Amino acid sequence: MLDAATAVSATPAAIRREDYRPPDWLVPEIALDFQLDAQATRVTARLTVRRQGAHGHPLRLDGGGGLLPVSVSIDGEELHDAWRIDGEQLVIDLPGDDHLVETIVQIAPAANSTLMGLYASNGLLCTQCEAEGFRRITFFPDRPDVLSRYTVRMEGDAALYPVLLSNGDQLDAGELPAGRHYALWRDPFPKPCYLFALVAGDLSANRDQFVTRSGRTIDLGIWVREADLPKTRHAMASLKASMAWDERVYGREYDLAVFNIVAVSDFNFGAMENKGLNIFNSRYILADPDTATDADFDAIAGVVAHEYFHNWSGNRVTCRDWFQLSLKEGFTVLRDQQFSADQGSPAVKRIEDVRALRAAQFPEDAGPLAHPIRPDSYIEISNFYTATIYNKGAEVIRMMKLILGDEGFRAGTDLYFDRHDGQAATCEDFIVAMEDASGADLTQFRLWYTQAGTPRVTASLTTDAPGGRARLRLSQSVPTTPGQPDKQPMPIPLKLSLLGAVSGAAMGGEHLVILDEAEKEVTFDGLTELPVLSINHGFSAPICLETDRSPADLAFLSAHDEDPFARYEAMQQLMLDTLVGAAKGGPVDHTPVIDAVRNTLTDPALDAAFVAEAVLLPSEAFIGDQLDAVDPEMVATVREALRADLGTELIDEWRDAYARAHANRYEYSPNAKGMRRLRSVALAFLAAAGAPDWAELAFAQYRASDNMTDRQGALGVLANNDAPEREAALADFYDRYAGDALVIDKWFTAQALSTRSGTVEAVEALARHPDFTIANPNRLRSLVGAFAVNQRAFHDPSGRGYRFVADMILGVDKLNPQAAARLVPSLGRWRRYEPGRASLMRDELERVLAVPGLSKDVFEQVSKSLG
Ligand code: 0A1
Ligand code: ZN
Repeated sequence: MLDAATAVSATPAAIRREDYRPPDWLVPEIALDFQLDAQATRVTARLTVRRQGAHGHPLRLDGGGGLLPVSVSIDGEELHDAWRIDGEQLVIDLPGDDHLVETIVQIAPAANSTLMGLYASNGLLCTQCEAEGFRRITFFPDRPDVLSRYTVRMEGDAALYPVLLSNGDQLDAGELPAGRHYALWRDPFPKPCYLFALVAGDLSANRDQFVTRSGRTIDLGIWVREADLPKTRHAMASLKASMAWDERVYGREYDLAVFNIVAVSDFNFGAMENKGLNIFNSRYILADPDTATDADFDAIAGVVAHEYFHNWSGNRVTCRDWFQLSLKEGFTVLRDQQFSADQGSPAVKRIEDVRALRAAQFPEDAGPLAHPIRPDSYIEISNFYTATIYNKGAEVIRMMKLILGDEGFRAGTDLYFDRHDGQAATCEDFIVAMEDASGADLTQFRLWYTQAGTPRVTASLTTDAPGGRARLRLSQSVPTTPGQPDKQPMPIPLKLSLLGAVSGAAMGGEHLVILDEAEKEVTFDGLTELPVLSINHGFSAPICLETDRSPADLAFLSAHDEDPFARYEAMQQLMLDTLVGAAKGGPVDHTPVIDAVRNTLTDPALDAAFVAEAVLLPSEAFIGDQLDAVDPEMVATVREALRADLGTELIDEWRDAYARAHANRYEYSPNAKGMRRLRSVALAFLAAAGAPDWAELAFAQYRASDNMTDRQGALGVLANNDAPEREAALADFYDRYAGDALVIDKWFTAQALSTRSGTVEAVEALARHPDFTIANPNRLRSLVGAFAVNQRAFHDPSGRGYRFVADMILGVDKLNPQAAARLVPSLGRWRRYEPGRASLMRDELERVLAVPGLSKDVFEQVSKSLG
């Protein structure tokens, strides 16, 4: 239930970065005692508090979710009149500088549907404290710059909760009368309360060990339901690989004797880096070839690494306040991206990361919720766990690395970790460490932290004659974003080369040009051939690039560029120019794309994973992002026309690729993954061509496959089209995996993403399916989250899709405000659509905003989207 303390009564106040003040009171030690019970857990907290600086302010402890004290004692004496409740805070007047404050509260985990604080999931009790969940467990200064040493005692029913875990090391455990037992844990590292965690339940562990480079043996445990143990092998292998990688690449060693991971099925985000006790959404732990796709396996490795890496970038050095969130998240995303790149193909990983950035972050940066990677204000911090903070934050640090060079960057991270170990730091601290270690001046670079919006860069190359000189004219502009009408030029690092138009060789190698003014001209001499511009290698800057390169130049680059990313990008640009031109009603010529795809598809030097990425058309959403007033039906029509032509014109090549990419037996290797990807991409093109046997092929693949990647690939193709095999495959899939929640999520998603007509009605019906529930975030996302990004169905001209999502937002908000708020941005982009749809979308947002008792989370997202 949404309690009164969460719901908005008046317009909620914004919190501003410039208002930061250091804490009045510190809490060097905390001892917690939990009498665990799903209905009524009693929490006793003993806080050693110390006045910081000379002031007469009372101690203010945050509470939340209707928390009320059962008792308050100061220095061992229960007091009835020395404290008061002010809003959600417990305020205590303290005479001296050092005191022991003890509070007792009672909370109800089973009734906590917000999944913040202590809650029940599938018979487990577990916690989620980032960002402000700890205040729902006990009264405490819930801010990341208050660091404490934690001692945690848990007591509970030994049959219901045989396993009792918390942060750090277990000091003691034992039996108690009446079938109860206890455990005592102690974390020697001071930490902010958002990193506190506790888990109690009937769990089994996949145990292993890791020996650090200094020779310490760490006990590792991945805790799941006993039946799920066989699905933890990949996560364990990923954990050990991450531990070794962080030692090798960043010089970071693990610091406790124990590292535990717990998988839970009800979780709002992906996972959480609690010190020594990471808690994961089960979808980022559990995998075997029969139930998880290659993408799932990759995501597990990435998220396990991400949470592990937080032990240094987030835990040992934490954030001073939540405006600094990108300090830990942007940096840690970069680290997990580097790790994953090292595990497989760096080029394909980069393509995937850029695709994700364009799908999630670029639209955010161009819409009503745009914010800098270090925001200036927020109403609800949970709304700021965004693609901008995470993914653009990673891009910004990646650019620093490029500018400083690998050695300079590593010297910078070493200095940052050394200098700020045990502290709550700021983004500015990170930048200063980079400057101090490398000698670079990052003054102008700081604009990347303060200015929102994706910079637009234009590049135009002119040449005098072969053997002469080429002139590259660059310009930049940073678009207006909410609250930021005027922008300054940013330093934009562009890796580029000039390819000989005949030989395809890079003349003069690769250059790094930093575009740091509104306009800049660079000249290149001694060219032996006419040059073709290859620019933004490896996506060296997160920008939108406009060039005047012809379709012939782009086709040439897609066949010859030495930088694999630029090669992919040239093909994407060629496709995009063709599609955008068609969507704007211009003349349609598919030939250059068809020729370029044929070249790529038949180039024996390219590996399958790269080919599969390169031949994919830009998404409908990304095409729409290039247009002024999007008509999703028009976008779908022009895209389908190109897909059909590609399918038909290259039918033999697709059949060939489909046959070539066949493996006899499942194997998890980069090569096998690439083959599977290419196989399903080829199958989709065969369906687009209307090949008479497409459904037969898809159904055969579905039935014969020995792994989820091939099965889901076939199911997706079937789900998008009409054929008797469609219903047969969906029914078979459901029966085969009934009861396996993570796989049933895929069944919902395949239907919610379907491009076939009738999807709105199908999704409305699925929302009434007995397996659907809005209480589980994975299930909610699998149906409603997927539907809200389905450009055709969500944007059905009737407005039915919008109404469905708005109703969901209102329903979910009563249970889980964070999950509800995440559904808002798809409606919030209303200004990007043609007038008819825009007004239907806005009407739904207004309807939501008019409902009394909205959470702060939904209020902030909806009001900003309308503003
Ligand atoms: N720090 C986590 C993300 C996270 C944030 C909030 C959560 O609960 C509301 C949970 C996880 C990460 O970056 O992985
Ligand atoms: Zn993180």
